[in-house]
Amino acid sequence: MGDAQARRRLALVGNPNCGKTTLFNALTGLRQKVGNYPGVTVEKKEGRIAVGATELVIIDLPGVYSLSARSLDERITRDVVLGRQAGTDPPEAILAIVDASNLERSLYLVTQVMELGRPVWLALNMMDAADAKGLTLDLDQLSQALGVPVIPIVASRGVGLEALRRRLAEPLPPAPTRRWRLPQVIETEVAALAERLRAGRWVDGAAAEGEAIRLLLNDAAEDDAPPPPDLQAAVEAARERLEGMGIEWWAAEAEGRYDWIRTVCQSAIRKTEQLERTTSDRIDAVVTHRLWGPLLFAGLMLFIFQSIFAWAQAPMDAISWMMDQLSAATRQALPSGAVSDLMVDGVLAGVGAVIAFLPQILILTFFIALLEDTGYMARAAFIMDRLMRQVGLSGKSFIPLLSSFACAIPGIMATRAIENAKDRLVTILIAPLMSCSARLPVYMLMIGAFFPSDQRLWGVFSTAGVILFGMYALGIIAAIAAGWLFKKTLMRGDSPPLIMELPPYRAPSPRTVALTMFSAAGQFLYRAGTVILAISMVLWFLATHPRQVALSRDYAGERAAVAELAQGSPAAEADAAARLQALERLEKAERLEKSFIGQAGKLLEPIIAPLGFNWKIG
Ligand SMILES: Nc1nc2c(ncn2[C@@H]2O[C@H](COP(=O)(O)OP(=O)(O)OP(=O)(O)O)[C@@H](O)[C@H]2O)c(=O)[nH]1
Ligand SMILES: [Mg+2]
Repeated sequence: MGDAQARRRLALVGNPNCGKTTLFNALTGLRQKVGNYPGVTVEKKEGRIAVGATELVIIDLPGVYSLSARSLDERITRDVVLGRQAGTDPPEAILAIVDASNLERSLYLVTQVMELGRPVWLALNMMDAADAKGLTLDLDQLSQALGVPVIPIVASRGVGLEALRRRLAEPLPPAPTRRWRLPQVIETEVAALAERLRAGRWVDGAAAEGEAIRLLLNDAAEDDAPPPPDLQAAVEAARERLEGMGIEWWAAEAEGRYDWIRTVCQSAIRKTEQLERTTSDRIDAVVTHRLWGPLLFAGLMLFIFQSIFAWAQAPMDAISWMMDQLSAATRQALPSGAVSDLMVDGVLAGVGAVIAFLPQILILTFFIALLEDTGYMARAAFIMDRLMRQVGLSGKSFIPLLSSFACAIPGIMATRAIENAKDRLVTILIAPLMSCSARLPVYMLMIGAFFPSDQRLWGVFSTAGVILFGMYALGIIAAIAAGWLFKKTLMRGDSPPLIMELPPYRAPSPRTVALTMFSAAGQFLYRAGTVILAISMVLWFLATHPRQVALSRDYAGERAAVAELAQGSPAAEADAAARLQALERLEKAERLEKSFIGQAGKLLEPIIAPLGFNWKIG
């Protein structure tokens, strides 16, 4: 990108779950996480595209309902948009995005964004959902009423993106002006405060009015930095004057905005038919039912862990077959000796052990992605809210916990959507107790060692699947118990009630599901590929060295003798083959026993013997 290019920074701002990240990914070709529940994006992310001679820098942000932010992720959005974030240039313009099927509610934030003194475009996303709802939108009318360009899109299917891209590179539209009014006495106070802000150079000219409204009519979040004392004093004085006149200043902003929004919507939306109960509502009557909800949830989890066993076997066998072929080929290609042993028994065996677990991880993350992208995740939070509340946490803590099944790191990131600082910390502390997918192989090995794979429980469930479910359930229970302990001791305090939008159910997008699966698999391979490979090579070395050890028997000699004896008679040959194998096993066992690792195991034996283990486990 040359210097001659114009660069333009745009922030993507919209309500949670309105499709910001879907649009961001579609525009920039990046692969940020998308999911059908509020609070998926918790961090800002920049992407670039070139449109003609203009380079657009687009910033994806966490969703917010308004610019008066409460939780950490919301604060990121507010600070970026208001240009308060250190080290980040404020965006020159805002690409506001709304769910067109929920226009009235979505416009609240848009009206706030329109007061930032910066150009605004409005992308009307989910036009397909608006159609399905029977809404007809008059786009010209909407654009005129709002005073900003309006572009209809369906981000998930790429509809309208070309037009959007073009519009974004055109000369900037003028910054919109505020079109709704507060009661006159409040307007007077706002104007005075705005003047003060401009004079003190707190904010630049056009944004002062919006900032004055925020300062005057919003209670600051508790753990936000308060404004400078003299400003704070001016705000308090103004509020007192209003209260003296019997004005409820705290309700004025919402009333003023919504009154205006309602008239805008009335002029621009035509409803062709009134739909009573939507399909989502009907599904939710069962899914969030007091009794059926939790049962369904437990059943779903059980099914998922059953499937991991049922479906992973075939691909795992295929992988191990391929690894065998590869090992054999390697042995052929390399002269026998230490290098060949290292390659086959160390490297290839290690790699094989790692990728053998890929099918299971892909299956697990496939289901988690389905839960996330259909919209079930928000219901799971709702269902678990009752249980979580018993231990003093809110259902919101459950989404990060369930996401931690795939990997604890994004799970911990997801806690940013929790408003309450104590709850957030507790959730972060307990998230690692949830079993992340990289722990799956360990469970599988243990289950494989202790339970026969074909055993069934009550005829239907495979025992192994039930045990695995139990392991994960144990993780949840341990996490919740630890959470309870924290909330009882170090981090007392009530959790705010769970207020969370239940998004409509949506057909999961194959792209999103694939993305979730492959990024988890990638994480696993990366970690396993480095750590496990290194460990398995070290283990191989320790298990096979020292090479020159005094063995109790002359295995090579005995084998030769057996082979010689068996010459000629087929019956004797079969017998000899068995004895040869037995000899080899014995030799391997003795070499292992005398290797470094065997020695170490022997050293540990006295310690672990009381547990019923012998030196081999150590
Ligand atoms: N029907 C329909 N669904 C869409 C459209 N755009 C996005 N979605 C779906 O809406 C859901 C939310 O998408 P995201 O892109 O994660 O929403 P977001 O605004 O980034 O959400 P947060 O990061 O939580 O604020 C996903 O299930 C998308 O597949 C659209 O135009 N039509
Ligand atoms: Mg997002």
